[in-house]
Amino acid sequence: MTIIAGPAARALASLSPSQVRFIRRLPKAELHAHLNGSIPLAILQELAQSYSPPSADGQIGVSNDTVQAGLEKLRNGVTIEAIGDFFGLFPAIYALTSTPEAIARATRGVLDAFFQVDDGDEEPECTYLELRTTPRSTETMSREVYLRTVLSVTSSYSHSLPPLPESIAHGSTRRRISVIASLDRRMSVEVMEEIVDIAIRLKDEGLGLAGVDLCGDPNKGNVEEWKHIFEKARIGGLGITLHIAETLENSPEETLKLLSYKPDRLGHATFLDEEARKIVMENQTCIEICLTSNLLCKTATDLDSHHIRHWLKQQHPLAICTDDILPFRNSLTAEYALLFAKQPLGLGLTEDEVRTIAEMSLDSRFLD
Ligand code: 6MZ
Repeated sequence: MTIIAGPAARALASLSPSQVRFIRRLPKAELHAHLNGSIPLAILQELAQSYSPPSADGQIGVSNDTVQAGLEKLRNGVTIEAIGDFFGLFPAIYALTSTPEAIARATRGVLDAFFQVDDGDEEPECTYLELRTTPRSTETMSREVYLRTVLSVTSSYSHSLPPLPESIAHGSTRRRISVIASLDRRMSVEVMEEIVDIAIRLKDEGLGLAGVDLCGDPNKGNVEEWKHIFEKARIGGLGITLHIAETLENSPEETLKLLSYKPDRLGHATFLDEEARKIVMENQTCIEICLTSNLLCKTATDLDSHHIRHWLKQQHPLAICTDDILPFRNSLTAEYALLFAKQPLGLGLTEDEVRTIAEMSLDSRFLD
């Protein structure tokens, strides 16, 4: 059961039952969801019951107290003063998902949140999901085992769902769930290279590995070092999405450098200047918009001044996404409610406008 609160919940509560039904029935793709940020709290609590901090070989584990304090924060609702605070939530979550069994359990929990049909709902949260995750190596698994574990769960879950209708599949695979391997800006170049090599190999095995992402604390890392890594990913047939210009501190030079990697999609793209906007527009690069995430991380002041307004005017390809449903307490339906609800609770878009955005999300997925 997903907890929904905050701006998206208020927008959802303002809609009539038939408007909510309209959103639920819309075929749509969730293209920007981080696995470890999307685990239902109940699943983390379940994993915490069997957690014991690794202590072998002098390795310093995350203590039980730290894990409990992290869960307590997530239970009570997280207040984020600045985006940097947000990344402090993950050590406790990572401690609980550091074995193949735990990451498999967590993945199933995330997929249930997106695909299980609750009482009273006719349709799942989304029609198609690209779930992204950062492969970690731990005491009990390598990065390859991490990715294979996630892919084995997503693949069998996808097969258990009715396939995508041909009208949406556009002649491509009728798979409902794909995986994106995330490269964290805090990683070394060697580790990023290792992950891209693994990702290309797994893609070729046909398990539904569709692309790579650049994520992590936007104020860390050096964009001058990564171009060849994304070039290799592209040549290897992987889709590319990049978190870009997520904060005001990301310089225009950095943004232009990232655009030179020729991404297929962009995450957030909140602080693009005129030059960057022109490039994005010329290339018609889809922007993954995460409204609640931006509001709660305070990278957007309110919906009215949110950069989505600019892109809507240009009829630019967009995908509405949740980012991390665990700390942000949102859902894909509630994010769409932010489009649909009347101002000031939402953007006040019409049914046709919302439908067009949902279609854009499906058109922007990484195809096999
Ligand atoms: C940048 C984010 C993010 O990959 O371990 N992540 N990176 N901006 C965001 N917006 C607020 N939200 C999540 O999922 C968790 C990881 O995703 C990235 C962070 O690096 C976080 O550690 P996975 O499954």
